[in-house]
Amino acid sequence: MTVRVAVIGAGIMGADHARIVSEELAGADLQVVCDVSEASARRVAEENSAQDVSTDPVAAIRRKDVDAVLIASPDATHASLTLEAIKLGKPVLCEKPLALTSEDCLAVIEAECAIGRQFVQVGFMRRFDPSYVDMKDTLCAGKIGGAIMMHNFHRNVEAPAGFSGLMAITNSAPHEFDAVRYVLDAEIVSISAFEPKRCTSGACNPVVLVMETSEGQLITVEVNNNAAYGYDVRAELVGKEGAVSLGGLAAVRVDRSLSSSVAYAADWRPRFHEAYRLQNKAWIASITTGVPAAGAANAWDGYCATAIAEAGARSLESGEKTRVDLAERSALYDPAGTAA
Ligand code: ISE
Repeated sequence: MTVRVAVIGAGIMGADHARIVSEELAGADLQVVCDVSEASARRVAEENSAQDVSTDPVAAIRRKDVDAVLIASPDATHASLTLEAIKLGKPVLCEKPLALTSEDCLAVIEAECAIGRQFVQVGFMRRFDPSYVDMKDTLCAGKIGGAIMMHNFHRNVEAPAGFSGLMAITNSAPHEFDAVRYVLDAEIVSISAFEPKRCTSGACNPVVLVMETSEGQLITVEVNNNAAYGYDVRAELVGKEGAVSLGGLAAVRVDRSLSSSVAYAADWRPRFHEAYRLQNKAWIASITTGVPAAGAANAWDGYCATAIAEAGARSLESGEKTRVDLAERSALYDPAGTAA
């Protein structure tokens, strides 16, 4: 069976997903590329030998020659397009965030629960990144004892125009929230958000987040979208008997003129290339088998990340530690094997 995919959105991520679908996935065809800008849709379609282009996302999702939908359009459109696909019974890989509000995430969950099936995989690709997978495996194998703390750094070179301080929490930090939940298999129950006082307001300033988990662990996250020097994601998990960190990820180190250096990527695509490929491959396999991809983020995980981001935004505003209150989880999202 070949899965005919519509990629919605022909921006940075849409273009990257279109390329992965077209070049790196056996069993998938890039059927249509859709973007409100016809020129962008056409460019990405031509570069990746798509069958067709569209400027209407709903019409693209409804096409009879589209089996599955990959949503990489602006964040604010994710939930409504996901709902449209669920209505038609079409599987979705939705870039993060699933929605900008927890209410909208819950609407997606409700739609899945009404049918009694999961249709949505959320694009938290770090769950497929070999280094995060190794970190989790190291913890699960008992090599560092029980986890007590996790320290995370998320640095981008430069925030795009219009990227606000709040978006550091709603757009960038959700990767960290999800990575923490994935690695520790614990819920985040509180969050405190801080900004360095010396930064000017208005621009996208760094934020530091301190979180507590349901298992009594402490988590720190620095999100700095204007770090200037390179795309740099780090994580160290501290256990009672040791610690495990993501490794140095450059393929080579250059030594010359009395110095040693490794190169940074300019953005997340090269750093997480393998994670995106494995994530998208697992999505296509899940469509073929009808079984959700093992370890992938589902709509519940998407909801949790957005609910944590909302609490983080409230904490930034109030200056206070803020509880993360989650809705009750439906049995549809029980980890494999535990559903009643
Ligand atoms: C962007 O949307 C991503 O998903 C990247 O992985 C992240 O590093 C960046 O901060 C986000 O804006």
